[in-house]
Amino acid sequence: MGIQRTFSIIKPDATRRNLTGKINAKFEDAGLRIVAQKRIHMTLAQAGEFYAVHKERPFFGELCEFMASEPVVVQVLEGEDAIAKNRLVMGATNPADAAAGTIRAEFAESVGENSVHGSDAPETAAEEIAYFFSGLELVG
Ligand code: 3AN
Repeated sequence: MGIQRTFSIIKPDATRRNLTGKINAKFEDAGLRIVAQKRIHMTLAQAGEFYAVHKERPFFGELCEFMASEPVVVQVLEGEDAIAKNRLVMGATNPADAAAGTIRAEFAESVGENSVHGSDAPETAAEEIAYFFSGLELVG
């Protein structure tokens, strides 16, 4: 697969509980390198644009309000097969289904407030990274 970059968000439920360091340790222990990172507070409009793919889903409004409710940490993770590796480290969307040791099994509060976002494919990773970061901010 080779070295890839993926986009990650540490969500408001996790920043609120001071879990940024514990979550970053999970990424680093799995061999993912944090090559860009910043703490931001998204507006409702930015959250809506980021999650536009979900705009027909019943939980869209709730999801955007949650993502804009408190600060998040946006990041770029780099490593071998980083997109799939990050999804494994994150665990299933619903923490009740997430494998032991994954971020969502250990930290997520619910299917909506599930501590992390991670890109699901190379195209979305590239789009999501470009939405939040300029090339100058990516330091491999
Ligand atoms: P994932 O984040 O695992 O890729 P998606 O893409 O299906 O999951 O969903 C995007 C986000 O929407 C999830 N991370 C979660 O915050 C929220 N979400 C997904 N399903 C639900 C649901 N049934 N109820 C509330 N929020 C949901």
